Amino acid sequence: MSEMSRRKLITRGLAAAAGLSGLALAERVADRYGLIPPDHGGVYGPGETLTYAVQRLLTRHSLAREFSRSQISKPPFANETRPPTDVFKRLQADGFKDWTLSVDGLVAHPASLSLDDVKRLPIRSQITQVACEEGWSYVAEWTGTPLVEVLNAVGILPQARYLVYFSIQPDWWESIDMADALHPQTLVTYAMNDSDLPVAFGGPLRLRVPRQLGYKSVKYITRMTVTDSLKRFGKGLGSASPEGGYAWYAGI
Ligand SMILES: Nc1nc2c(c(=O)[nH]1)N[C@H]1C(S)=C(S)[C@@H](COP(=O)(O)O)O[C@H]1N2
Ligand SMILES: [Mo]
Repeated sequence: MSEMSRRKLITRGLAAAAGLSGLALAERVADRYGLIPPDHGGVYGPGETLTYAVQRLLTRHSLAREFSRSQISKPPFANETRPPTDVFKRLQADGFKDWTLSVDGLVAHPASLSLDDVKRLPIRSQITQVACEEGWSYVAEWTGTPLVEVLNAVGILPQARYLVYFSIQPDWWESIDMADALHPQTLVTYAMNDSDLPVAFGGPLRLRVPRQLGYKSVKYITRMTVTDSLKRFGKGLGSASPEGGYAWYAGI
């Protein structure tokens, strides 16, 4: 189907939803084109669906704002408050040499990457903003490898629809769709403002998703899995956030 007729179809479906008629039709159309977020159920469901669908149609290829060096926040403010786990402290004591990031699921070659493996992939730096849903933000330079480089290395299968990623902190896990996973600004980061990524900011390894709110940028990532469905993870809402009342899709 051509891009124009696809757009027309979805717009029509969404217009019907906004007019509070034909909601079921709108959802059917949106689902067919991958425009339904996993946490769409319940009272806020239609709203979340509209936000996600409209964002995906209008900003699919857009870039998060990048800043100049003079705009880097001094000092940046880290939101992390809980102490890391004992397992984490043991890894830290060894300079994170045994830290691994496993990548599995719908990939041709599941892999377990060390920090050095990640650092051998193409490097990208960008100066972007971390914006917390609670209202504060800061600007920093992030350095790492585009997530797409990691995914190319393991080879994603055609059924891939989402990437789920997990922290060493068991209650922190998120997912993004392939549009964000393959986006050039989505980085697996290990450095910030010209030094190793500090633990408070998610070191040794943090996924930066600058097109979404801070909580999608999970610290201390240890595993990523590629999937065609989010139903099997947690309560099936896509990530820990909607389980705690926050939207799965947090585009900014
Ligand atoms: N593992 C883990 N990742 C996390 C968090 C956390 O507590 N643990 N907090 C999230 C939230 S709510 C925000 S706003 C940002 C804060 O990032 P910062 O500490 O760099 O400001 O990290 C996100 N990633
Ligand atoms: Mo946050």
